[in-house]
Order: sequence, then structure tokens, then C-alpha cells
Amino acid sequence: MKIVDAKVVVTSPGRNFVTLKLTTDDGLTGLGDATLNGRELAVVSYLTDHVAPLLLGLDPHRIEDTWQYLYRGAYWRRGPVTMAATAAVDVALWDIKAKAAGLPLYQLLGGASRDRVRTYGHANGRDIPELLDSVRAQLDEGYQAVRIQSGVPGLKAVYGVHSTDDSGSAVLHQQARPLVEDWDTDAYLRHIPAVFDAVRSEFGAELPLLHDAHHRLTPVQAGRLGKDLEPYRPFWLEDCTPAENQEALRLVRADTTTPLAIGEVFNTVYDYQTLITEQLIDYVRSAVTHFGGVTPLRKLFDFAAQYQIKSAIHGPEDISPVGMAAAVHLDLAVHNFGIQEYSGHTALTNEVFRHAYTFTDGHLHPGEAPGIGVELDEEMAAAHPYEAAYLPVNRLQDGTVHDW
Ligand code: GCO
Ligand code: MG
Repeated sequence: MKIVDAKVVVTSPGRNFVTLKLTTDDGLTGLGDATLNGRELAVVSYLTDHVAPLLLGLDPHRIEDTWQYLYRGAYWRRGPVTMAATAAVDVALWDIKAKAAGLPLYQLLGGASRDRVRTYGHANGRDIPELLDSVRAQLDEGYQAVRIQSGVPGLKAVYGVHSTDDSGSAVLHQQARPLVEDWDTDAYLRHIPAVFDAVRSEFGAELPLLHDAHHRLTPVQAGRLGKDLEPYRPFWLEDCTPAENQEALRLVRADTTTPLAIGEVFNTVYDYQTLITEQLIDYVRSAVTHFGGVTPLRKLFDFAAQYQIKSAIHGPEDISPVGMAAAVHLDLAVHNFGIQEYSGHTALTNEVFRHAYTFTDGHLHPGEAPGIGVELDEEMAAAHPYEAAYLPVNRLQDGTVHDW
């Protein structure tokens, strides 16, 4: 079998998605997600200008070899653009291999280790009453674990909170420049324990509650927050510091027993080396889409398993249904699965990307369709072309740019 076509499809059925479609001389097709939120066209160029020409004529069954060829062969290793492009190729090849075998991908990854995949949803409120309503709405949708994010008194715009549509999804900023949000760490640290207190009082002790600090704290601030939240037993505190400084997590870990989750912006195992070998975190958060695909993410999970660290694949709405499908197959198969983030997609997105995975009672299942189980409707995709859009940026009240 040979790859005879490699095509990149960019579509915006509400937000931008980048998809690689590979076709073989047998007529099999494979899809891979290459969406890098706010920097989409850089990956499109990487794929169309530099990768697609190399794929023509290759044997699609040689997944490991192709991954190494793209990773080592480029000389310039790592980085989100390279690894998103590599991920798309890797997932498309797994899709083809599983279709050729007539099996759903999870069967090629060792088969199911569980019956279904536990997820968490997103609850957001500008204030505590609005957040409580949002948690209730998530529970009504079937979620059995919820991430809680709240506006902070005195701040006008906090990421993921003010900018939500009726479904609770972050609204895409389709404009020429990023939206500017504001930030005050002290105000945030004072407010969040009260948020947990209110949610626990309303929904009881058992509901798993998660919180995302979006890289905004210093290690000492993160330790303080983790300690203040301990009475509320959070499931985890996510991205408490900008963790490219891995050693910083030693300080946080020394201060708190609140479980820590990190890694959605990481793209290779080297970003995690100290965090894993010193057991400084509890969950690894990388997405199939940004970590180079199923091949390296499976290796990361096996490495993490030696240290009792679990998987928690990044799954916001900017991971396309193609990336989500690949994640759910991996979730079902790996032993050290922790939880899967899942905020769902708009109805239109689900029409453009028809998928076999299903969501019931807060759990996902990848379905039994051969491959990853996603079909791309290229006509519909073409009817919703790319629109320039940015993630917001974050400034302190004196105007200084802050980690968002
Ligand atoms: C999460 C993330 C998202 C990211 C977004 C960036 O935990 O789901 O932090 O909200 O900000 O995916 O593209
Ligand atoms: Mg996050």
C-alpha cells in the first residue's frame, strides 16, 4: 500500500479546524487533526509546503518509522507547529492501519482496559450564582465531574468566563487582534476558595471538582492556593504555574497535597522529564493533537504509569472531533487512564465531522467503526472557510502583559 494523496482541509464551522486527509492507492483514507488555536495557518504551511510532498509514495503501515522520519529528519525538533503537523500524520496513519485491519483503533492499542471513558465538563460563571447554575446545567447534561471557573470581583474579563456562549463554550474572537483581558493574582487568590466553598455547599462532597489556573501563578502563590483548596478536596488544580520551569513544581508540591495536572501546552516527553521522574504532578494533560500523535502520547502514558501518574487528555472545543476521537481510543486502551476533558462541539461541527464516538452519562465511548471513526464532509467544510481568530491576551491592571 502507498500514500497517493495528502490534503489539508481548513474549515471554520464556528471555529477553525485544520485536518490532514491521507489517501492510499487502495482507496483507504485517514484523518488527523492539526488544529493549533490562533496559529492555524502556520501548521497548514508546515504540512502542505514541507510534509505532504514527503509522504507521497510512503507505505502508510510504517507509522513508527514515519514518525521518526518527521521528528528526527527535520533537524528542527519539537515545538507546537512541528508537533501538531506530526500528530496529524501519525493519527491519519493509525486511522488507515485500523481501517485496513477492519478494527476500531483501540483494538490495535491493546484493546479496551475499561468499558467507558469518564469525562469532565466546563462550568463557568461571571459570579458565584451564575457558576452554580452552570454546574447544574453540566449535571443535567450528564457530566459526573466538572471544572469550575469563576469571574473575580474587580476584574472585567477573565479567560473562559465572560466570553461564553449559551452552551458554555468559549466564544471565538474572530477579529484582527486578540481581545485584552485583565488580571490581579491577589484578588483571584482571595476569591477562589469562596468559589469552592459555595459549589461544595450546593452540590455536596462527592462531585469531582477541577480548576484551571491557566499558568498564572508563581510557585509560592500556587502552593498557597493548593493549600487553601485542600478542605474542598479538589480533583485537581491545573496549570498552576508556567511549567516550562519544571523545577518550580518542587516548591508547589512541598506546600500542598492538592493533586496537580499539567501539560496541555507541552509537546514532547522532555517537557515532562523532571515532573514525572520526581513525581511532581498527578496527571499529564497533553492532547494527541499537540504532542505528535498517538504514537508518542502512548509512550508518555507508559512512562508516567511507572510513577503512578495518570492520563488526562486535553479536550476543549479547539481539539477537533478528529483529535477527540483519537483521544477516546487511547483513553479506552491505556491502563493508567485518569479522566478525559470533553466540552463537546457545536451541532454544525458534528455535521462537518460525523463521528462514531458517543457521550452518555458523562462518559465517552469511541464506537466500533473501523479506524478512528470520523468522516469529514468536505463539501460542508468548504462552505465554512477559515476566519482569522485569536486567543485573548492578558494584562495586569497597570498594563503589563501577564501569563494567560
Ligand atoms: C483547557 C484549556 C483551554 C485552552 C485552550 C487554548 O484546560 O481546556 O486551558 O481552555 O485555553 O484550549 O487553545
Ligand atoms: Mg487548561
